[in-house]
Amino acid sequence: MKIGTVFAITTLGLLVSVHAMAQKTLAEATKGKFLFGVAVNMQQVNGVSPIESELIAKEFSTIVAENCMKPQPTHPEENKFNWEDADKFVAFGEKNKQVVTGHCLIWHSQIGRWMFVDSTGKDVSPEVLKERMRKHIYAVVGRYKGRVKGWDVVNEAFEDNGSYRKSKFYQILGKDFIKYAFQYAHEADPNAELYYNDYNVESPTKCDGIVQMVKELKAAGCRIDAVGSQSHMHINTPSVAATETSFKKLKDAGVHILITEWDISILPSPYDGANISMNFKYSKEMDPYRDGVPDSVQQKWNKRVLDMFELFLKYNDVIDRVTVWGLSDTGTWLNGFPIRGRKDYPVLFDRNNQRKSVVDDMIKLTKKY
Ligand code: 9MR
Repeated sequence: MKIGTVFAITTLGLLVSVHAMAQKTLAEATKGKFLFGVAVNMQQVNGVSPIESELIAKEFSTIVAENCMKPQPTHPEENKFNWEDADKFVAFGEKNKQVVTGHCLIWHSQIGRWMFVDSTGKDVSPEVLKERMRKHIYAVVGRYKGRVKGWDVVNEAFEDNGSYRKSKFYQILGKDFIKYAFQYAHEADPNAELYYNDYNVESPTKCDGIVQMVKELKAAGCRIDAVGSQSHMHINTPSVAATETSFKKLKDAGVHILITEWDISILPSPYDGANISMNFKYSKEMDPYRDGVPDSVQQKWNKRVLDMFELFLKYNDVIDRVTVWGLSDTGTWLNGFPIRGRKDYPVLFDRNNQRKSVVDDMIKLTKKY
């Protein structure tokens, strides 16, 4: 064989393998380490943009509903359930052979006010609220028994300072509402995994509060498989060190970790958190990338994604799933939060549904772990 031929074959081999690597999906690259998922909306389930539905099916091994399984949509009135969207969502995941996660059973937000009041508008008694919670959880978990791998049983019960959020659930039942929710979910589907889910878990005081709650739940004999760290991040915060500390604390508490709602906002932020009632006034300075992201900022964002992803990989013995909160920059909730009408770039596919270049670098990183 001539040297030229050898060179051609080697180059071709190299090109083929580079191409194959570029084609690999994050779900494939993370297989055996953790599930890699995305939050989906109903347009995607309904195939309004077939490209998006196909990307979701191809690139991810697990899905979660961005909205349709929450208390308000599934249970808008005491004696009324709406299953249409949730049914379609679960069937969509099954069709794509994806692991389906349930989000979320008990949350102070996106829940009908009926849950907490009687016919005169007064707060119900603890017994009545417990019974309403039980019926809600039994209905939702029972309906998808055996089809949903695990549930975010309670969402966002803590303030960032580690105290309990003074939600209606807390006001009426005290912190025991969390224990009841886990008990009811376990009764409704004994095989389902059960999770506690929150944002800013990297805040040391909040993380300590969650760890204490996990210990109390375990002492009370409740099943709790994992804590979901939502991971709504910013280009500068939280630090990798603070994030790692939170992972260590959770690991020591004997629970697994899920990265449940990962995104990294590229925009300046007046607020670090995901409390959706926060809202700030629009200004051009707070929306600097309407015409595109400058290269230096894009590089900084890419590095941030890789630093965090590497941390997730480092803890893959306890991190069971990494889910990105939304497929593309077009549909991200961050275009409307905490300031309406901005243009953010926080997830892994761009506004043309193209995979961002950072994904190839993430795939390369998986080989190290
Ligand atoms: O992304 C969701 C957005 O479409 C909804 O309008 C919003 C309403 O509550 O909820 C968003 O998802 C939230 C998730 O359910 C819980 N953690 C914070 C998420 C972002 O607000």
